[in-house]
Amino acid sequence: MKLFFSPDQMAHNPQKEISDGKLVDAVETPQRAQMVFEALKDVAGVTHADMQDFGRKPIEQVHDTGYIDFLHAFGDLWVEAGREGEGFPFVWPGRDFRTDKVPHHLDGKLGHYSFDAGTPLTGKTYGAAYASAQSALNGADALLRGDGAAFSLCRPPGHHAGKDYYGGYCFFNNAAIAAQYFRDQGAARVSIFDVDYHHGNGTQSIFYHRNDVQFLSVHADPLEEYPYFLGHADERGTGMGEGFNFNYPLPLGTEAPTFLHQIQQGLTEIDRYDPDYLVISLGVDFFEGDPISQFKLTHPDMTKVGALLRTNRPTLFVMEGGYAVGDLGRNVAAIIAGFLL
Ligand code: Q9C
Ligand code: ZN
Repeated sequence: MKLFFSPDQMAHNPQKEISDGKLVDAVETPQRAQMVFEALKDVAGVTHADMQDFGRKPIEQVHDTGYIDFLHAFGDLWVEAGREGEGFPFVWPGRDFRTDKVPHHLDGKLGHYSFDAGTPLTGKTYGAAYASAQSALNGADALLRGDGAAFSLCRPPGHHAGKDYYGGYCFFNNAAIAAQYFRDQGAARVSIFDVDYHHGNGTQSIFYHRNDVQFLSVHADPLEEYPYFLGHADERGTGMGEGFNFNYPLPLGTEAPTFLHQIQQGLTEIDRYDPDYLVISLGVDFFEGDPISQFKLTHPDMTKVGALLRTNRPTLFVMEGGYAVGDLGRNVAAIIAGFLL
């Protein structure tokens, strides 16, 4: 199994994030990727592979060009505005505000292109997010060339990012970019199974009106947990996409048996859909020791998660969340070891 990761992904190195009304130490750090990379290299059957640059085009197949340009220009705009440190939005369009005009002012742009104040944006973010998307594309390319599975160590993560907004530590939606790339290279159907603790709101939104990419997500109930405004079981897709979106919200405190059962349910739907490729948006923030999450899966449970995700379909793992830095490496390694068994 090839492992894709570029050191350029480390450049986004936020110091602080807004949480509980304070600036606190950022949890989505480059060290996360370092830990996962070191642990995965030691898993039998995993090899670090060289990366190609697929350019900006495949990112533009998912994201709005104005949004991409904004992330690219942000560092200069921030300095020109005489600001220091990391950028945070503080104003968003309320329910009946206009979103058809992009404000000229930086604070207006920040609100226009984001949905939370918990995601630090810096002059180094674009390069790292671009490299993270390239890791996803290299993984997709490996499967298109015949590999049965690949691991794209994407970081910064992607599943909260929509077509034209960032949030939840996510800027480019790596899983969506990979899925779209499969489609653009001739695949008829792709499934994305999101098994991060949080709902993959960005990925859901990108494909909500489409029947060529099926989206499924197991996550904490949005009535109780971030991202709060999407991820309910009655969100089934719209128009042509109706019946191609599946949410499995679970209560806080969920333990392995319930979690594994819902994954099994998702896999049954995937079988029914019969995709050419399966993308797993993998976050390990369902771990009991995660500092910002409230599911109760143990380290030994990780092997079971990996084993369950073993199907007869070409499978691309795309890294999402997981913030228990000390356990992150061994948890991801256990999932992949279980998958490769
Ligand atoms: N007080 C991913 O797992 N903020 N994103 C938490 C805690 C948002 C997580 C604030 C968590 C987003 C990719
Ligand atoms: Zn998460």
